[in-house]
Amino acid sequence: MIKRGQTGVISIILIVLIVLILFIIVWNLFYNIVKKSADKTNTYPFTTFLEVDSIGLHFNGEAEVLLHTISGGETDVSKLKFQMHYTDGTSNTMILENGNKQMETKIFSITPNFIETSKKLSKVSVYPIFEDGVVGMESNRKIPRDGLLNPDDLVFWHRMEQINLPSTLIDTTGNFPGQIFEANQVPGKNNNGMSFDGVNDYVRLADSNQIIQYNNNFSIFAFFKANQIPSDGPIPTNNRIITFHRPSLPSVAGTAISFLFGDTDKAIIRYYDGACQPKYFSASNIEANKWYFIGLTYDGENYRSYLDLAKVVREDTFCGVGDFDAFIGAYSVNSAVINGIIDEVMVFNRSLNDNEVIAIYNNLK
Ligand SMILES: [Ca+2]
Ligand SMILES: [Ca+2]
Repeated sequence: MIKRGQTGVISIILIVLIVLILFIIVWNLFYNIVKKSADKTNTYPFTTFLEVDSIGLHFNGEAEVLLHTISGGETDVSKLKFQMHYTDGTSNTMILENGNKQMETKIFSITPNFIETSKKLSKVSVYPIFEDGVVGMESNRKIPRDGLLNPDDLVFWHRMEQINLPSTLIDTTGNFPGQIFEANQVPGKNNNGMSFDGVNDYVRLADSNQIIQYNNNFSIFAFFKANQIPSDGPIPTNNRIITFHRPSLPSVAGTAISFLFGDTDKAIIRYYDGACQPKYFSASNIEANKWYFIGLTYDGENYRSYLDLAKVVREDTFCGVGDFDAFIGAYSVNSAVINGIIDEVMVFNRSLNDNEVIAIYNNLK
């Protein structure tokens, strides 16, 4: 009669044997396939790994992927497969040739043609492809929340991320820091934003004509969220998101361009035309406590206004900007201040095209 202890030992031996046999079968199948291809191409699929060091998104939708190899062997990588993953769970792939086939450290630019610019990119995966088509192991990196690159035409970009105490708001371009009055850093549209309580809160910037360098070529963008939407008069002037002032006529500066909200449910872009008369773009669909993207481009002939991606085009002239300070969150000192949150305020010294505006919106939303 077999004792209980002996049964246990036999069971364990049997399990170990089964596992061992399965392992040998799987290993032989797998190893031979990989070994065959490795021998053929003189590469080392088991030891050739890529690492994605960083991913930067350009404002035109392009992605820059910095890669390096972390293997010690020969790395005869002839191509690279890039897989773009989006926040809606979909993905698409593209394959790039790898020039001299050596890897070390390289930057690959993925043009907007290969990125679905109507979607928000969440992650990029990269796979090495060896000489005979064997695809190596995946390496990936999530899109960092601050992974957007400063483009050349950017004049300022107030991301509301960095404050030099006690009160200097840092512009990521380094060009135009702001001076903060009472406003506070809070969670924003993209990381942090700046909260303005409607009483004496604003950010004072440089002269309007230092920031808007070309009166006939500029773009301005911001994200905003209203704490409440007041029922202003027919021409609302409060709740300024950003204001640039026109040339002194003859002594007092007034609005040249301003983004604001009011009049129950309107997001408004004011500008002064070539005769220095006020004009408005007005979109009647905003609600309190909801983020919106607002933007204006001008190329000397046409204005294009954006509220999220709803666009209005109008042919018109421009009065120009003068040397009075520009303001975020106000018209001027303690004047027409905003009750809400502002984030990602950008100025470019040229008129961006639709695709660029859409890419900015998607990269930051
Ligand atoms: Ca921000
Ligand atoms: Ca206050």
